[in-house]
Amino acid sequence: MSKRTGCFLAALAAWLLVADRGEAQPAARGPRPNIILIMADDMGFSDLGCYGSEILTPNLDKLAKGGLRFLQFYNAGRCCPTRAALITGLYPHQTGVGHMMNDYRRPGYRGNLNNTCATIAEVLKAAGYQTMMCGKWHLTRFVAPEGPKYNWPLQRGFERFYGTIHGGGSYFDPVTLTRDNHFVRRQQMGEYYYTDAISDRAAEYVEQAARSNKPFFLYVAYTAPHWPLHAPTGVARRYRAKYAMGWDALREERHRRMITLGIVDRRWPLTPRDSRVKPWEQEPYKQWHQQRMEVYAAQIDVMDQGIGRIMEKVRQVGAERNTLVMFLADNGGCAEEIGSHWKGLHIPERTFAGRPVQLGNNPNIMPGPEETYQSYGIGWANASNTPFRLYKHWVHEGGIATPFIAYWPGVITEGGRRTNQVGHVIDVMPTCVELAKIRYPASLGGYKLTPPAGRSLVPIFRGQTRQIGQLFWEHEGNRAVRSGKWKLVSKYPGPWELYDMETDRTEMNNLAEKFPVMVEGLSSAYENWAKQANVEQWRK
Ligand SMILES: [Ca+2]
Repeated sequence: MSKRTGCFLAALAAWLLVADRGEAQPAARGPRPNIILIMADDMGFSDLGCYGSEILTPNLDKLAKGGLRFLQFYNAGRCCPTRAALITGLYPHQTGVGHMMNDYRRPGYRGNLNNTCATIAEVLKAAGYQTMMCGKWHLTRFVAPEGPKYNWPLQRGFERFYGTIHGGGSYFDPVTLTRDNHFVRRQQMGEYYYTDAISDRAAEYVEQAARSNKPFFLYVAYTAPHWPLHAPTGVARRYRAKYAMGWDALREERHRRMITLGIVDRRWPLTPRDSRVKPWEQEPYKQWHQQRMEVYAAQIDVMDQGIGRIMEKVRQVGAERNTLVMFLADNGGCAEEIGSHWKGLHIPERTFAGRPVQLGNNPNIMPGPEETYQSYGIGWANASNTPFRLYKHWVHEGGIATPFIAYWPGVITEGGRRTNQVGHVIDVMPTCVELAKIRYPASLGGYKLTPPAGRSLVPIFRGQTRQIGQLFWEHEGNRAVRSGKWKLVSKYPGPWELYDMETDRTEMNNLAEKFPVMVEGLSSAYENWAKQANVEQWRK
């Protein structure tokens, strides 16, 4: 054996030894940034000011103005699958969370994170980061106060947690509200609003973390603007009569602004109004509909104000230059219409003070207060997702396209930039791993880990071009593949559709019949991915 080969083998052996110790090891020294990952819940592509909205989001707009906006960033189409993919860097089914919180007793569908994935918090904590989370977890089916808690945030790498283990629910009295490892109830009968509680706790965590010289990872998972339509009256009042023009005019207005801002290409036509929705002028309950959208806007407004407070704290502690902030939504606007027959853990029968809750979208009851439990419905969700079609649950652009803002003054120095490079929530883990200057661990707690499926976004932050392979989606039988400019997509149980995303991102001109070979190639790539990613044929 030559000396050179010997050195190489020794280095390889040393690397394997380190890589298999179950801990992410620093591969190089040097300053490492703090990372704040902020996610909204059920928010459409056009719902932020900096993406064409009339909703007041000055704080997020400021991050966009000083940072970078992605125009083609994707989530996984629904709460649990996106959260699983975001926090692990794997496709949802690879983590056991291919659907929601039900256990279908199939590896991809356990409703519970498995042992062959690691969370960003687990990986960064092992690398010397402080790790904190505020907000919605939604990654385990065990949501009772006594657990089991092995998949609660503190057992999955977070040192501090304030939020809800379960998904959506009342903003005035959240179900499964937890501090660290124990259920808490909102303490007193005074003012409480979940979005504000998340923001204030996140700002506190920043303040506490700044006392240490270790960098921090903070994950802020708002439930806003997911239903129910709950907002402080004062904020909703800011939007009074703002939606008197109705959903048709709102869609056109947003579309125009998105073209002016360079968010969408003027070649892509605005999709037609959802066929289930009446033209606005024929809608009999205009007052009620307006208030639905006013409250929805207020929910985003309050979240934006909270992000402003978190950023103010980051500035106060002098950490702004060396903190990467990323903002996104977990899925597109949600068209679910809440019926009075709905039942579920997240739906309270009474308010915190004991008054009955009126459940369901009823045009005779104005939404907003704690006594109501409504959603903004199809017409407004259609407007949220301007100019795309379909919604949360589906993997057409309306379901999976999200705003994504990256703000990092120390590195992203040319503010206000937009990028057309394609990104996906699975890219966030590799991004964090690169920034923490570590290698992704080969195993954790004695379990061999599935290697991350995404690629680091850092080159894009630095203004470089990044090569990526194909991206895949499956949710409730809805399937998609993105490969370069091509997207193959189907709405369960329908056939494949093929779109050229450069000329037709609103998915209006199906080219499947024109390019059968492309359909064949991409669908076989999908089948291969499905097989190795625990995806199974969807059955209701
Ligand atoms: Ca969601």
